[in-house]
Amino acid sequence: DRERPWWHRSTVYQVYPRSFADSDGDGIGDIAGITQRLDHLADLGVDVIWLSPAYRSPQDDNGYDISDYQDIDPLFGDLAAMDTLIAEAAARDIGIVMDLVVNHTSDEHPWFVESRSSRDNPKRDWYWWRDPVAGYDGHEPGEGPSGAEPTNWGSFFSGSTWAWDEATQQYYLHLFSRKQPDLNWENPEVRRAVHAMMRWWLERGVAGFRMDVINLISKRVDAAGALTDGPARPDGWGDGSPQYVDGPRMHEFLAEMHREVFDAFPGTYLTVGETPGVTVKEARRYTAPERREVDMVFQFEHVGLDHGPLGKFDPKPLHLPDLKRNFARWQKGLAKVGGWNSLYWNNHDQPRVLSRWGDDSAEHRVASAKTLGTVLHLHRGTPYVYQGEEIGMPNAGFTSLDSYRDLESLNFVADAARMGMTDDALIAGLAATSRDNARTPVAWDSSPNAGFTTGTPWIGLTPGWESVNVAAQAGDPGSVLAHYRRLVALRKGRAGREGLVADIVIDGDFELLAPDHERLWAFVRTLPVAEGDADADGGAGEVAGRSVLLVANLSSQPLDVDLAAELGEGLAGRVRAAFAARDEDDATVGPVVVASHAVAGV
Ligand code: ISL
Repeated sequence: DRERPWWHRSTVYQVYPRSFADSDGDGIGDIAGITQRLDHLADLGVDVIWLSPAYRSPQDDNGYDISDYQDIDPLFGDLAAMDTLIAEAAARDIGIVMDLVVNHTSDEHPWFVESRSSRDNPKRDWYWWRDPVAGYDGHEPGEGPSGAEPTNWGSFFSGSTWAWDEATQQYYLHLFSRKQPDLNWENPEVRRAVHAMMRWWLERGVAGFRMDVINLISKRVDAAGALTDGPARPDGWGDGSPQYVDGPRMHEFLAEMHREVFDAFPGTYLTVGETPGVTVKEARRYTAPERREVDMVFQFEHVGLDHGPLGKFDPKPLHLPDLKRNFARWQKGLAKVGGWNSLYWNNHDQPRVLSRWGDDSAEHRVASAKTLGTVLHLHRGTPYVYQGEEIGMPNAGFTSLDSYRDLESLNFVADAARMGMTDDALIAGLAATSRDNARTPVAWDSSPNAGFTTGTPWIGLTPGWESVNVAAQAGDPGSVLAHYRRLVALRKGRAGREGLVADIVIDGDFELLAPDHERLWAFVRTLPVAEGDADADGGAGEVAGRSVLLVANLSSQPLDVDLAAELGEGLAGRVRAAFAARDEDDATVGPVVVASHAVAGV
């Protein structure tokens, strides 16, 4: 397999444990539930599970607030259940990638409990403690800035990033909720403790780490050692991100982690840096292989393209050319240095793409899910499938406030009024973009509670589960599930035509076609050939026989395209030939898939 890292052939499947499968009837998914459902993932063909946090946690942010990194929360099981999951997954050639949440801990983690116990505790400096600017006046962050906070920064989850500690009369920093205090990575003891914990998990047999908001761990301090204010945000707080996104010591910290953790073990582990706000330029530095920082970034530019003036809860329609160009820019930008990207539409923080940018109506749901999947998987990078995506689950779209569970959504409710949002706009915003849209139980079958639990699920089910579920699609070659199987298989081919397709999909150069078209998404992936080796050139830099052409209609209406004008005569001829050769029964062209709306042919 040439010099290729194993994960270039992989598709990652994300499991959000609380909502995947419940084995004990308490209404909350658990580790044993995942083990019981592993054959579904093996059938899909994925070889990596990214497991969202299942560690011991007060569950303020559904486990992204960890109080013991080396234990499993009783809600989800115990370490023995985790060992069983690792072993059973390995038996199916599936590796488990852990979610590494080390920008912050829970405020109930013993490190923080010690740190807050007194100003001279040895762990005081493990977190960011600061004096008030003026005397603290009893002001709660929900009331807006008091002026006493060390900076004006607003948190990701509403309110100030600073919480007041009455006992020691200082503020501590929390970029996320007040139960998620930020660790101070400047302190080498913190870094050593994190490295030791990571090695402990590698010894247990995990396949790597997805590193939560890892590019926020290095904070920028001024010459006097102070954190500084940022420009105003619509909610009245300051935007501190220039002070903590891709901070000054980021690359040093990641290179050190690589040396201290991964170099200590034989084999190659998958490292994914979740990097909100990262630029292409920084992402090149994170992922250029010779720098040995992380294998790939997981970035957010494309999923921010429909955020409106008041942010994510105030969405605006997507302009397709913006999305296509955004993908193209990342494709070219990272390829230049051999860097690598994660390809995703969905995760536990995003609304479901089928409802967001696709068409979840009964008429178009299947075609739309297949089209979106095809477009994504034919880009260069490692594709991610978020649980339920493989069956075309839509948004939950709850229209009543008491259906929501996520703290980000609940905290926003108070902000909305202050920003002058009407109740109708608030409910519409939540229904369209709340993180809870993707956090409802996976629909396994049409039995009560979709086969997810025998108890009462912790959050409502996504409407339509009676027909949109795994059992209904098993064995149906026309299903979204069958289509996703083919997409995952695309990267696995080793010989002949299938091997060629895999090589093209993994390594091919990327060229966006018809960039301004508002409904058509078309691109060509071409394997670079040695000088003098090129035979036919079909235009747009593609070489016949060594390229994959994708042509997709991203709208819900039939699309009439002047192919020659949009793609050039050479490629237009290939599209016509592909349609002519299309077998309506199994809907394939050559080894590659034709969704009703998307064509991909060699
Ligand atoms: O969810 C978001 C916006 O709706 C993002 O800003 C998100 O907070 C950001 O991508 C970081 O996400 C990660 O860290 C958070 C956690 O709440 C998310 O679930 C996790 O994916 C804090 O640990």
